[in-house]
Amino acid sequence: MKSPWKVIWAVPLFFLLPLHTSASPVHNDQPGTRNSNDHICVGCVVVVSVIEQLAQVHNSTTQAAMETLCSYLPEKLFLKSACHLVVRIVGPDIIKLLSADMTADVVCHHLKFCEQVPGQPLCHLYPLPKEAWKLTLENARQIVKGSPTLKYSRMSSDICSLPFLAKICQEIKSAIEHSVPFKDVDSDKHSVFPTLRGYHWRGRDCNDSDDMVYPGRRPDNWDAHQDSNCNGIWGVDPKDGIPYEKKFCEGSQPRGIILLGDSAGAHFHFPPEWITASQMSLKSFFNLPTALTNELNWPQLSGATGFLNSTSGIKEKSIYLRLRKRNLCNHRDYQNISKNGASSQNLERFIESLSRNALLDQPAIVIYAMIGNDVCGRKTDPVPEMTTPEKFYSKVMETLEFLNSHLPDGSHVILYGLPNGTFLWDYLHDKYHPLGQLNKDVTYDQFYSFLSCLQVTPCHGWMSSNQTLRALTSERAKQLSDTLKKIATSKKFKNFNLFYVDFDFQEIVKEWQKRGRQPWELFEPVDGFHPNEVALLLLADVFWNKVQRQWPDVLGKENPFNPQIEQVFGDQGGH
Ligand SMILES: *[C@@H]1O[C@H](CO)[C@@H](O)[C@H](O)[C@H]1NC(C)=O
Ligand SMILES: *[C@@H]1O[C@H](CO)[C@@H](O)[C@H](O)[C@H]1NC(C)=O
Ligand SMILES: *[C@@H]1O[C@H](CO)[C@@H](O)[C@H](O)[C@H]1NC(C)=O
Ligand SMILES: *[C@@H]1O[C@H](CO)[C@@H](O)[C@H](O)[C@H]1NC(C)=O
Ligand SMILES: *[C@@H]1O[C@H](CO)[C@@H](O)[C@H](O)[C@H]1NC(C)=O
Ligand SMILES: CC(=O)N[C@H]1CO[C@H](CO)[C@@H](O)[C@@H]1O
Repeated sequence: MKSPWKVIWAVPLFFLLPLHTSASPVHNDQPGTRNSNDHICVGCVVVVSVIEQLAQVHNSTTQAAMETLCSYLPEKLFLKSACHLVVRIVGPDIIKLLSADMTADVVCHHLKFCEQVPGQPLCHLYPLPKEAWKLTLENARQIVKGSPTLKYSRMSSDICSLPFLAKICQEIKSAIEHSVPFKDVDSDKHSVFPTLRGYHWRGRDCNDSDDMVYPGRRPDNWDAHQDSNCNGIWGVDPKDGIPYEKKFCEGSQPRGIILLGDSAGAHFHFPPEWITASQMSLKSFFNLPTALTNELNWPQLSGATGFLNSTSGIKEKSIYLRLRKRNLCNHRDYQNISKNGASSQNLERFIESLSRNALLDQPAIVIYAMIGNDVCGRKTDPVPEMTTPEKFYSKVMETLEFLNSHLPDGSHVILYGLPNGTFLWDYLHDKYHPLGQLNKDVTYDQFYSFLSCLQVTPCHGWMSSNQTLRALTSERAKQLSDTLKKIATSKKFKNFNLFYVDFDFQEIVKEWQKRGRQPWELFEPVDGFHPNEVALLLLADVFWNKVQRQWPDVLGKENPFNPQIEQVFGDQGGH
C-alpha cells in the first residue's frame, strides 16, 4: 500500500489502513496465496455497510447517505475531497445495487474491490444470497447497465487523467507525498512532533537542535545551565548556589521505561464511532487525521507509556505515569518501541530505534511484550507459521544480547508472557460486531470468518470457530511463555536483571467483573481482538503491583523531593 494510486483509494476507504497495518507483518515477507489487496475488500464492505446503515438511520436515500458520510470527514489530509471523489466514481453503482437489495458483499464484488480467488472459498460478511453467486453477480451487472459510471479496474489508476478529477487528484497526490501518513519514519531521535512516531511515542525532546539534549540522559553538569535530560528540572537555586537537579535528583535512582511491543503495546485502536451509523456525527472523525499518522495506534494512551489521562475515565495509570509520580526526575523518560505485527522474529528489524546510551544515560526498565504475533498466524493453516520454541529461544536471546550492549548498567528487563487467548472467542463470538448492531446481522463469529477467509485476520489462531485450532494456539503460546520463564531463571546479563511476568488476562477480567462490568467490554470492538484502553490500564495495574511486591528494586525509590520539584517547576513542561 505504498504507491500513491493505491493510497488514493485507501484514503476514503480509510478502513483499510488499520486492517492493513494491524494485520501485516512488519515487512511484507509472507507471500500469501491471496492478493494483499484483500484489505481493500474489507474496507469496501465496511464502507458500503456504513452507507447503507446511514441511509437506514436517517431514512434517507443512498445518495444522501454518501454525502452525509463525506460531510462528516475532516478536510485534513484531503479526506473530505477524496471521499467526494470516490462517491462520484462508484456512487452511482452503489446506489443502484443497494436499492435492488444487494448486500455489501455483492456490491464490493461487483465493483471488483473483492474478488474470489479460483480454488479458494468465497469470502463474505453477510449471508449469501439465495440464488447462485454467479447469477447474483450477473444480475448486478444487468442492474447497473447503462450506468454512466466510469469503467475502472481494480486499483484503477488513471481516473486522475479525467479533467474534472485532475485538480482533486493533484491535491491528494501532493498531500500524500508531503504528508506522509504512510511513510515509515524510523528516526531514533526524540522529537518535538507528536505523531509520525514523535512524542506520542517517546518523551518530547526539549531542544531539537542539540543532539546531546534528550530525555533519559544523565544530567550534564547537573543541568546548571540547561535542561539536558528534558525532565524540566534545571538551573541553580539562588539561595545556596546548588543546581536543582543535584539537589532534587541526585541519588534518587532515576530511570526510564522502554516498551518493546506489538500492536497491543502501541495500543492499536479503531474507534467504533467511525463505523457505527447510528452514532455518527461531525464529531466522530475529528481524531482521524492524528490516528492515521500514528498508524492507528494511540501510544499516548497506552498501558506502558501513555502520558495522557485515560479517555475511559478509569483511575488506573500507565506504568510511565506511575514511575513519574514515584520520582518526578523521571519526567518524559519513556520510549514506545512497538510496531503493529511485531514478533520475536522480526523485532530485530526495528529494535535499532531504541535509543539508550550505555555510558551517558540513566538505567531503564525494558518490558519485552510480544504477546501474540508469534502464534497468531494469518494463513489458512496457521499452525506451520507459528514460531517454534527453539526459534523463539534463539531470537529472544539475540534481543537480550542487544539490550545488554545498549542498556546502562543497573537496568531491568521484564519478559512478559503470552496470553492463553481462548477467552477471546468465548467472550465475543456470539456478540454483535459494531457493523451488526443496527440490524442484528453480524456477529464476531461472522466477522472473524470473513477476515480469516481473506487472510487479513490479525490472529487466525484465536479468532476462529475451530476449537482444535484455538487450543493448539494456546498450547504454543504456553510453550513460548515457558521458554521466556526458563530464560529468566537461567540466564544472567551484566547490565540488567532479568524477570518474567505472566500475562494473566483472567486476573483483570475478575477485577472488571468485581466492578459490575462484562468481560467483552475489555476488547477493541472493531477488530474484536486487541485489548482496549481499559484492559491495557488494568494490565498495567496488575503488572505494577506484581513487580512492586516481588522486585521493588525495579521501580526505584519514592523521591522525597517530589513536593519541592512540583513547587519550583510546576508541571515540568508537558510531554
Ligand atoms: C421515510 O421517508 C419516506 C419518504 O420520504 C416517508 O414516506 C416515510 O414515512 C419515512 N419513514 C420514517 C420512519 O420516517
Ligand atoms: C538548544 O541548543 C542549542 C545548541 O546547543 C543552543 O544554542 C540553544 O541555546 C539551546 N536552546 C535552548 C532553548 O536551550
Ligand atoms: C489528568 O488528571 C489530573 C487530575 O485527575 C489533572 O490534574 C491533570 O491536569 C490531567 N492531565 C491532563 C494532561 O489532562
Ligand atoms: C481445525 O484446525 C485444525 C488445526 O489447524 C485442523 O487440522 C482441522 O482441519 C481444522 N478443522 C476444520 C473443521 O477446519
Ligand atoms: C486455556 O484456557 C482454557 C479455558 O480456560 C483451558 O481449557 C485450556 O486448558 C488453557 N490452555 C492452556 C494451554 O493453558
Ligand atoms: C519516536 C519513537 O520512539 N519511534 C519509534 C517507536 O518504535 C518504532 C518501532 O520500533 C520505531 O520505528 C520508531 O522509531
